[in-house]
Amino acid sequence: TKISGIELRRIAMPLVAPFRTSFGVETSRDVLLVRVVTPDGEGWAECAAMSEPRYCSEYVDGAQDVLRRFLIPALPKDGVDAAAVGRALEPFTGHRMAKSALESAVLDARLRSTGESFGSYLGASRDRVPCGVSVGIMDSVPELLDAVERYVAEGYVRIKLKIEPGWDVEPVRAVRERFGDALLLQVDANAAYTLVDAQHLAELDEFGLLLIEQPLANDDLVQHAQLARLLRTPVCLDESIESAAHAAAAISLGACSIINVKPARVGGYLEARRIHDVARAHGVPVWCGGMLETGIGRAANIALAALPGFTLPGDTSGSHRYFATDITEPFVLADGHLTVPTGPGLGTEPLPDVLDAVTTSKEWISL
Ligand code: OSB
Ligand code: MG
Repeated sequence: TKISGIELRRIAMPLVAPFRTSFGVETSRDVLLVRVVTPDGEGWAECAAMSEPRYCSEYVDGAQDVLRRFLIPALPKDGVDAAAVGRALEPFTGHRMAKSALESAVLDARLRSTGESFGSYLGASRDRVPCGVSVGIMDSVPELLDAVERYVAEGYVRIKLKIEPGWDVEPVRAVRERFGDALLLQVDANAAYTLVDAQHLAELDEFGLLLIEQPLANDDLVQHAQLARLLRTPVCLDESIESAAHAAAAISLGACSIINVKPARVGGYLEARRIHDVARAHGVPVWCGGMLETGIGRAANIALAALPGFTLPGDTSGSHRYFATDITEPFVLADGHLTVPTGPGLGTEPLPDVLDAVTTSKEWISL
């Protein structure tokens, strides 16, 4: 596929409700979309970088800058496939979310031209995936219970509670008491604790959680291994795993027994699949995380979540959990599941009128 040019488009997507984590509050997503244009058609992707470098070091203005300045100019001139994109970007360190968006847009363009879906290309083994939902930190326990009640009523098969010091044992106990032991329940600390909190975190052991996600700092693999030996709750890593090599290291250290795979965090869907393969070979379950994506990022994540090693429900919620109006046809939960798209490429694309209404800027880069 020869690329004629690439559009970098920014859109403003208000969230239906503020989303609070241990690292900050999100009320609106400022999303960078990448559109690759070729003589045979186009390909779309979404960059997961957030407005501020809190979840990780990337942020959306920085991602646009590195794409424009370094990554897009480094693409092979003669024509590219997705694997070639990864190789061409290899000399640049970090910036995985920016790289992931570029690789995904090229992959979408390529798959659309050959008529194959993301799911088929990646090796999906199911036609629908069970969905969980990530529930933010709230001002009070009653407010949390109301939110969880609504999600359970909508059919979500697993609830993830965001936690931080001062909002952990009490909300988890309240949700367990109200919804019972059968509810699949897990927590995500987004790196808010240190090893000194081990005894406190062990108080969560009695609630039969599926896992505790990223309790300690991003670069604390060894300390996660120490913590894992002190807890009965399985430790899952998110922020710490930026590549298949990190995944292999974390597994062999005993730093985690479950991995949250976010393609954006690890540089793309090809690296995400390699993590799936490494984890599966070690009997380590993986599940698909999320970054409050629009329908563009969501379509690809659902395809990935259909791979055989994704044995736990993901943070792949329906479009309306995030946005009143998505830029694609919305993904709607049916019986707690989302259907894996089967059309060429992502199997969905932005609705032109909606897209134009939310667009805040456009930049065209010729190749
Ligand atoms: O840690 O998994 C996380 C959202 C933004 C940044 C980090 C995280 C999250 C979520 C929500 O938990 C996942 C989603 O529903 O997209
Ligand atoms: Mg997380």
